Amino acid sequence: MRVGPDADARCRYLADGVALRYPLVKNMLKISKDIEKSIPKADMKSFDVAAYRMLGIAVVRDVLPEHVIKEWQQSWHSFRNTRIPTLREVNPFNPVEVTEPMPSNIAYLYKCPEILEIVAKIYPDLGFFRQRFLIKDQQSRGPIFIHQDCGYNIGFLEKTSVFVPISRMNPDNGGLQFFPGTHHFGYLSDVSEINIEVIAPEWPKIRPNVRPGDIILMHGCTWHGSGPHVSGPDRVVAQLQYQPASDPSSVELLRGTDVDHMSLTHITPSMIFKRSRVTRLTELQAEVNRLKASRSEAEP
Ligand SMILES: O=C(O)CCC(=O)C(=O)O
Repeated sequence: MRVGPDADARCRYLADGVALRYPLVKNMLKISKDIEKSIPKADMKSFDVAAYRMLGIAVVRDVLPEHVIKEWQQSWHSFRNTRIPTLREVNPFNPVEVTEPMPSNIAYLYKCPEILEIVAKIYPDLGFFRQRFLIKDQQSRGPIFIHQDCGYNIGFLEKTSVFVPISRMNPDNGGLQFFPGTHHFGYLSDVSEINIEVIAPEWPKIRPNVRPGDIILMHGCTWHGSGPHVSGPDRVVAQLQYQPASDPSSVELLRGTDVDHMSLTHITPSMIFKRSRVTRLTELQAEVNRLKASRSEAEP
């Protein structure tokens, strides 16, 4: 390992248990030359597993036949018009995530053979983690900050999301954006908004312009987010998450064989942790609410 001022600082951090204040320096983390050279390979006609592993992001064109995508679009529109014709239940922590239960005709997109054929090239023994819909509609036009998904997941870090656009997606309608190669930094020890200054302004950003039928693959540690929806149709994307079948959080074996591994699927983090950041934040919020309520009662 390289030893230098940063390594010294980390040793001091570990020794004292006190967070050091690093100066905010732009462009502190540099992209490697090999990754930078590979970026044009991210946009592909047939899936190149080596380029995907190198970049942590791949856009594969024309994967889904037109009749399949038409069927999914119809199912989505009928779900949207019948189940949530007016306002949907918006999760304030992630306004783009659809929380309403999905009908079976769109709840199993992750079983699509054309997609499985591609993901099985990464994980021959293929496990399923989860599926959800991420939308930019009139209730969620804002940007989503840069983050990595791995800190929100359970099980191992080796996961791949497949984003399936149901509408067209581009920078104008709040399309996803990705920082290629950032998955090589691994898990960053916390969740939420990444200070993008640490790689800005030189680190290349991929903002794909995709049509229904194309798919995007992203590693679970890749830094990503999205800009605001400023024009165009509502952005509708399904996120299908896959992983090696041996991951204890796999809920279904989709390809290959499984080993007799231990499973996490019947348990939630709230059952595992006696005390955690989440429970402490919940307690602190309850305390804030209590103090606010007692202050407003005391006010004349
Ligand atoms: O849908 C988006 O714009 C980004 C959502 C996202 O990355 C997430 O929910 O983890």
